[in-house]
Amino acid sequence: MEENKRWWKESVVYQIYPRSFKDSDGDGIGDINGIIEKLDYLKNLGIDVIWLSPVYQSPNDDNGYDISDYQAIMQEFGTMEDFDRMLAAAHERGIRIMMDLVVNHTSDEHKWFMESRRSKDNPYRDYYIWREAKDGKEPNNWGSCFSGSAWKYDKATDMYYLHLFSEKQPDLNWDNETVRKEVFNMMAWWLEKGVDGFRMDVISMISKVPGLPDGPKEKGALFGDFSPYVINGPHVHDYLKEMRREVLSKYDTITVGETAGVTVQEAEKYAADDESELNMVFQFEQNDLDGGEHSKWNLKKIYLPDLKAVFNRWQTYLEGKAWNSLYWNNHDQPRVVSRFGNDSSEYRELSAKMLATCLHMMKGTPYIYQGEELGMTNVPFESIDEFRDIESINAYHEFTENNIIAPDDMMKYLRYKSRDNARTPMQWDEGKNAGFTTGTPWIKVNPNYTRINAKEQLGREDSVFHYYRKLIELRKKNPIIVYGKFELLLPEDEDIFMYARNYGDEQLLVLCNFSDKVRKMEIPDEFVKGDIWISNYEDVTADKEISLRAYEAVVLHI
Ligand code: TEU
Repeated sequence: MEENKRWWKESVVYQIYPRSFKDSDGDGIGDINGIIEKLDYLKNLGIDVIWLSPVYQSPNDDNGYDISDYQAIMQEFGTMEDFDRMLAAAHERGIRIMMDLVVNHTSDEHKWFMESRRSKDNPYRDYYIWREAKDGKEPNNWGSCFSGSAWKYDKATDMYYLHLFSEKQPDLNWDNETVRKEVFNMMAWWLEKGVDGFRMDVISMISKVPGLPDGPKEKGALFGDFSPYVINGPHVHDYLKEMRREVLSKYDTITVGETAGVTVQEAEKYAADDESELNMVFQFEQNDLDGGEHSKWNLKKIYLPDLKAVFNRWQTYLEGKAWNSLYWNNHDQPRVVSRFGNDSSEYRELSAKMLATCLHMMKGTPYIYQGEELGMTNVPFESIDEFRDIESINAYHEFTENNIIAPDDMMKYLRYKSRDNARTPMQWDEGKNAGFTTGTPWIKVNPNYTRINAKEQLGREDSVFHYYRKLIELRKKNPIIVYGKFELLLPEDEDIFMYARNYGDEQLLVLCNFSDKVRKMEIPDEFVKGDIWISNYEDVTADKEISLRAYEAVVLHI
């Protein structure tokens, strides 16, 4: 059966992390008027949708992922009038806006929580997850994602509340129907305003297993793992179906769930082609490949056959049943060119383009994270004081103070994996602070901005920026890129990622060299003398015997 054709399947999404995108008023923090200034830049790149990381009122314990008012704009970012102007200006350019929906938790400064913590019989009490102490201690052994216990003692009522993230991010109780109604009403309010959809923060964690049992604890670990009792919990699909019925079905939206711990089988439910829940999900398997004993804190390099196996599983399992999202980067991940590519001056641009080719020729909706289109790199952080991210700072203290990881090693791990690598200011030009702000930036600017910046790349036809622009243009013109079937070739090869796409009587062959070695290889006969749609090298010929140079990428069409 032919799958449904939808605009959100044919779109390319660009993620803006507003705090670091463009500051218009010199306070060192990016803002909404800064985004308006750069809409033409995004139009030029060719993207269709902006995913806007949270712009709501927030005490910023977790940079806006701790929301104290869902219907107000964060002061540093501007006003609701600014927001409305931005929405209109984006729509005028044919760009849609997808909001970040953070409803697994609120801020502890949200009025619901301030009421909830007052007394056991407060009308808002049951909006959150409160438990009595167990044997004089926390109600269970769960650790929080940001270090420490997932429970915080609250003196006023002598009970604990659950926070899977920071203690300023109490988890909402989704089993309470009133909470669900509040969330759905708030979503409808934004949709009525004209926003075009939602990226749903940790939506796979909203339904917890009743009884909240202790989680498995690894040897030497300080806390138990909540995952088995939180991820893809018992009612998550019921709640999302209810959300679809009550709100989403009434609007034409794009929705993507951030679903840590999702498997392909679960994704088939979250992102089914019948559109009963969400349009697509972000899977984490590709990013978990270089995890280890101390979660993500290490210097491991991925093994290419493992990465290919992950993509192959997602591309083939969901075929015709559910829709994929495609991403390398976001505000939680280090820069892909420094992680899966090579950020040396010799290979940075080549490998950034190769990674872009590899992802953008697959089936699914591609997401570009701000600066990825310039090949922005990880940051040479020198001391722990330069970090701003709560996850990084807490992990540093937890691991070093408990003598689990030596401080020097932990600094190396942070430099490689910290979320702050993605959060330094967007590099607009070679001027002061990379053209991001006239004031003092809230987080340091990557010193390589004098070489790596948008102005330089816009003016150079062979830049990473223009390469991304061409990839987007190809996708727009050719349905095979959107709808063609994926087939992995050479699954065991340790350097080459090679796959085909099939659509009607058309075919594509995508060849990507993930190494700095020259690799001689043969291509399938039918592709010999095929059209070269794009490559990151000049002088490419589609011969039977092909030598793929360092980080070379080629797309052939027949
Ligand atoms: O991230 C959820 C999530 O799974 C992260 O904890 C992720 O595993 C981690 O950042 C990788 O190291 C979402 C948001 O994207 C993140 O920015 C928020 O901090 C978090 O939820 C809480 O809202």
